[in-house]
Amino acid sequence: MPTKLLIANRGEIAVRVARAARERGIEVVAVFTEADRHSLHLRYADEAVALGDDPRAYLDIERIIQAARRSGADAVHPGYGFLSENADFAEACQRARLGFVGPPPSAIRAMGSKERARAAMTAAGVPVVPGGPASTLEEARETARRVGYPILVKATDGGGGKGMRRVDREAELAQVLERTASEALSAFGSRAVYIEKAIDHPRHVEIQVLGDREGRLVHLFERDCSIQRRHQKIIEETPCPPLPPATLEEMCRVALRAAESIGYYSAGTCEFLLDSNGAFYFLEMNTRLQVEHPITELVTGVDLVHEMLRIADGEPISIDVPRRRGAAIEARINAEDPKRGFLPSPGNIEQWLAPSGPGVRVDSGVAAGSEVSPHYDPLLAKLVVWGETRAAAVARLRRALSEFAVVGIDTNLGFLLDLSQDPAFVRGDYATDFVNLHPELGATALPQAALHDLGRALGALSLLDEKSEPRAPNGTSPWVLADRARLRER
Ligand code: MV4
Repeated sequence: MPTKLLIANRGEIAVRVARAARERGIEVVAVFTEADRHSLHLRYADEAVALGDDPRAYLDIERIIQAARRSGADAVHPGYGFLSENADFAEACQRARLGFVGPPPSAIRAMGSKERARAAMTAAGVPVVPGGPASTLEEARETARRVGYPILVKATDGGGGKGMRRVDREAELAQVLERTASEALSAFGSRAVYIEKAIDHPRHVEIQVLGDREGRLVHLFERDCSIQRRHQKIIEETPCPPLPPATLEEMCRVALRAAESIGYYSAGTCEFLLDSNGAFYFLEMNTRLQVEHPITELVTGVDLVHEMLRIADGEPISIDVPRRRGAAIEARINAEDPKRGFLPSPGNIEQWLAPSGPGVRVDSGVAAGSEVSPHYDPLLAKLVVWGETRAAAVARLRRALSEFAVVGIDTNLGFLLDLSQDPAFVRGDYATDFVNLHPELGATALPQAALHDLGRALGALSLLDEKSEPRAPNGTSPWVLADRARLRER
């Protein structure tokens, strides 16, 4: 039983993991860089260990292991990003006799290279996108002819959409091959590339799996993560609106087969592309807890971080037959300005009023007074809503977004509010090209000036309370009315 857990992460996911650990009576050790000295995740820990000045220290295996040793932690949760999918880190934890709250290093390694993963999945009978090797121009020509154009040249060690280029005809192949390989070298340290047939207008559908160390594996259904911008997910939902039950069943079976074939345990996710004919192809497996895990938690009632902690302890999964109820949607609240090309917007959060109420969960790494650092990813919080039906969840998303008020920095809240009212989104009719096809989203968003008014009004309201001066009739206040009017205008 781990009694003291070091969380090798920051922001909302460090807070999320700390909450689960504390609920289990496990002591929490946070780590922080100088830029994070006043960050919120430290407040949820029993103790905190400094990693030093370098903002990239969350990626430093030796420093993290040292911090664990110094604090007397007996296990490490890596969260997502940073060292979460680094097999060397998982091995270093084992060598230091620290429990790693995640999958075995061998499973991380098996999925670490795309070409290796494709080969392993093909051998396990998992459908992958038609494709093959491209180590020479000759070989690339052969592979491309076999699968048929258009094709994608992908970096073997790439990820997150980097190192991926489309080729429509053979005349372009040589040049694109060379470009992708040299970009791969500078970004990933290897020139290795391979070829896949390009799937048009795919949906991105992923299956959550959970395995214990006795070899039991269950799936926890799908998440549709098609709404992305530059390979950053913005909205995720479950169920996937147009997925037929038979396809879902097959996808879940395939995901379990994929996980089983590499001896997987802990929480993991198999990503698929779903084409417009309903065919699906394995893309990759994420061998970590994902940002969007809460939507799965809301429909299944399973707490994935509790399960990860149990499994790391050698305990069995606590679920028998996976069931789910209703629909859940997550919206990522980022510090960025949609009106200026989603430029990052670091700075001080002066006011922060998060929504709550029935069916609303906010996983946040900030509060009023937080400083948003330019050194880290811009995710401030995840708004996660549940409804008995998709329509109820969409209505709740809109309601909750309209309650959200952030003052001091720019956020994508206006963009998300627009998106939540877009007719195609409301119908569930979208694919991975949705954001590109809707450049108008966010353009009409609530002006920042209005949010500043709202912030001042919030301040004024608390002053009124202190002085017990009379409120506006029927308990409303001018700023609420003004804000409602603004929302109606849109
Ligand atoms: C593809 C694809 C179409 N065909 N592969 C982008 C990130 C990386 N994980 C895989 N990606 C894609 N691979 C084939 N053979 C289209 C994408 C893609 C995409 C995938 C999921 C979500 C959003 C996307 C946006 C653009 C392209």
